[in-house]
Amino acid sequence: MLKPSVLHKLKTIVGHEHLSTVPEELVAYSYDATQREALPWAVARPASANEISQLLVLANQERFPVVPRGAGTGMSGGSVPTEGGVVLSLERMRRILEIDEENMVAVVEPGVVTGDLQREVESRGLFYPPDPASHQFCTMGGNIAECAGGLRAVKYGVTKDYVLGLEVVLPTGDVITTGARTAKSVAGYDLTKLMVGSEGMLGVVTKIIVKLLPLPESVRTQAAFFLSVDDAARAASKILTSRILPRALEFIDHAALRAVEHYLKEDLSDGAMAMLIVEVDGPEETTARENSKIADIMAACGATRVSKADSASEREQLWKVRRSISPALYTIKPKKVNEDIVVPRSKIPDILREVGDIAKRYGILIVNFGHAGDGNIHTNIMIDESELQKAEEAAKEIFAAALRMGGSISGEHGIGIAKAPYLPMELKPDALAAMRRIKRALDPNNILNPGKMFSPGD
Ligand code: 2HG
Ligand code: ZN
Repeated sequence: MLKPSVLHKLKTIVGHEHLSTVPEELVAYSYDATQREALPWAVARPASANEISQLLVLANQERFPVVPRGAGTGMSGGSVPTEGGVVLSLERMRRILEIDEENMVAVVEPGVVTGDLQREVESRGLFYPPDPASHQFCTMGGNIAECAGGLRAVKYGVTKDYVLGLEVVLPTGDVITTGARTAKSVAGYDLTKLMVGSEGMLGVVTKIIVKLLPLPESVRTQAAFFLSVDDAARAASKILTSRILPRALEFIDHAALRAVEHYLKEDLSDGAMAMLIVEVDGPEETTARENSKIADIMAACGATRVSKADSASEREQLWKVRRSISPALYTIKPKKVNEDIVVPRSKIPDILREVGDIAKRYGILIVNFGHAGDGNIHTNIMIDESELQKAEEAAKEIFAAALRMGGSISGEHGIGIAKAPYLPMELKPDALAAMRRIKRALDPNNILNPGKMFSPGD
């Protein structure tokens, strides 16, 4: 709990109206998209790096945890204040500070909603490729903290591939800048890369410089339906070895399809067992050729129907289906344990078969969908509260299978609290120890987002 004198100091730093201890507000900042929750002691909504710096200096003096938070759409519990303390919400820092069209760079504050930045730069003929499924709600700061991936990573990479530099308030309150706004810079250690994906544990990002690309001349999207998951998985692998690089290649299994049909009240698939959505971009003539070639590949792999989205609104509709899966799954069961394993792309059919076997063995429903183009599958274990233990055992087997195939336990959601117990399955003790040393060097009092990523005994 915070002493009244500390609360008073916090109010002086961020302004009376931006510091709350009202119970219903604390509840609103207590959870993220993992359905995990823990109440903070207070919520602070600072407006500048300077205020954040003062707040962190105070936290070090008084030893209370500080948990940075974007929009709370995270999927690993990263912004859940498991040890109490002050939630530091970046919601007031939501300005797009600059779009430098000549140098193709944007500078934003962390509270900017990713979709707003995408739209703004696109209106100027530019392109910010990272595209988390939650782009309408998630914020750039959260994307940096978790190194968000999303729908276009297969061709364009993930958040870390676009961040040129940052302004960061370190856990001790020092304000530093990292990187540069140029295409290249190797001046010193790459602290930008260290911060991206550090899950709000090494610093609070207060300014973000991202590189932009020219907006592709044309985009074509198509969907295909299959009678088996295996056919769809084979089609995905064939597309990826056909010397075409789609910008999105998404896989949706039958349970996810049924859930989203029910959620959107639409019949999309005539009872198909799997769906692929494939999108290409580039010059008109290239996308036309590639789109046809992909349609042929999918038909040859047994697609029962291939439908090309001819207009922007048809394209939007397809993506609406895809982006609705995550919330739609709650119509199946009250709880979803969602994972985001990655395997080498060629192993997609194998991992889907193996996850199917695990589901049978545990007598549990596992829904699969996601970024087949990246080998990044969202295995969602759908359960009632009473099945949590079983789900965790199944998850552990899924992680082991992904690792055996040369993959990783998390492609884009991060470790947070949800995957902390499993991190030692992937990282060797000396690598974990090196990470802990970095954390200690930057945050000697363990103020910033404590209790995440590492389990006590690691
Ligand atoms: C997506 O790709 C998100 O839709 C959410 O990463 C995944 O709910 C999930 O498992
Ligand atoms: Zn995803």
